Amino acid sequence: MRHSQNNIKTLQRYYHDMLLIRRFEEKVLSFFDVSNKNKIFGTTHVYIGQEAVAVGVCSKLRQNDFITSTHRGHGHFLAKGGDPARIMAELFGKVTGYSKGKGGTQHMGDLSIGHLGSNGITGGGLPIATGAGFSIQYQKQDQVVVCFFGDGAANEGMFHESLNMAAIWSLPIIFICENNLYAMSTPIKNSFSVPDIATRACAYGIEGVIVDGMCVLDVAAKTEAAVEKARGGGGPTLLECKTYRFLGHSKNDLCAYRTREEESEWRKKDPLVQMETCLHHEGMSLQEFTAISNEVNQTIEDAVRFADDSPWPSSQELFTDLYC
Ligand SMILES: Cc1ncc(C[n+]2csc(CCOP(=O)(O)OP(=O)(O)O)c2C)c(N)n1
Ligand SMILES: [Mg+2]
Repeated sequence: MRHSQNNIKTLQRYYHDMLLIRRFEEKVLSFFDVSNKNKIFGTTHVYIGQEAVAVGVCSKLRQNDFITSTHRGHGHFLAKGGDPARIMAELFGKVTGYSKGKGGTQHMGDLSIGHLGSNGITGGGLPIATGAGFSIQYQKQDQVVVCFFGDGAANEGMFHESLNMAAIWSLPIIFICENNLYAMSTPIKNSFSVPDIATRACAYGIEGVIVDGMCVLDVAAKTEAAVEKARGGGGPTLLECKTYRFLGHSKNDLCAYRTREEESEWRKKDPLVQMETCLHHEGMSLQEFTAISNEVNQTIEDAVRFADDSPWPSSQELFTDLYC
């Protein structure tokens, strides 16, 4: 069955947003290369392969709804409406970046679009999201909070404390566990006694839902239901999105702990390829594909130029905005 014209626009938006994340991060990776002038230093954790989760989830949020993010956060930020130029500038260490160039890849946010911050502490977003959920309820607002975290974070104490508190107080939170099968090099089969993380929800008396994290439509549909429930006072939901990071944990990881066969099996489920196939089936023309691709490339080119042209922080800024 064909989607209506209105729905095709939605599908094209999903495709655009996922392609933006993919190409943005490919560009970011290229800047670690000496031949590309080493514009970015240190390391980074890219989201490539998991784009359908951030895009599907954030498509169901309002601008003033909150998210908390992780060390793998560029995709969450872009999907929530973050400015690619200011994210790139932050990665370059420039003063126009979201944290004035002092936070880097794992430490940025933007309250004006409800982004409460990415976080280098595994599971660190869980209690922050719980606190935000409580503040919404206390102030009788109708926002919701989305808390992104990984399978590894689901084995932190903060996961259990946060889900319990959110459940007993019926807080408006959607817990999005991005189960990409690994926490650094540790496979889930070595760290979970249950096959599905979603089943842990029943320990707190809340609903746990398994989601195909490689399919943006499944992510969007299941998020929409959870958001509606939370906004209507029905309390939290745990969504477990089964997904896969196509690249290593961080930039220099050679993935010796997994097989190339496993990787190619998951590559067959590439969320972007799935959406391309869907849009072809809907009759989208080659020109329309090219237009989206060009628009994305232009956005990234503009972001890089902005970051390149921006100044470094001044030495007077060395000790401002520091909390340690
Ligand atoms: C409290 C804490 N423990 C350990 C680490 C080191 N660490 C960084 S990322 C990571 C794995 C996180 O795995 P997961 O939650 O599955 O997220 P993914 O990297 O797969 O997206 C670990 C252990 C950390 N940053 N913080
Ligand atoms: Mg993981």
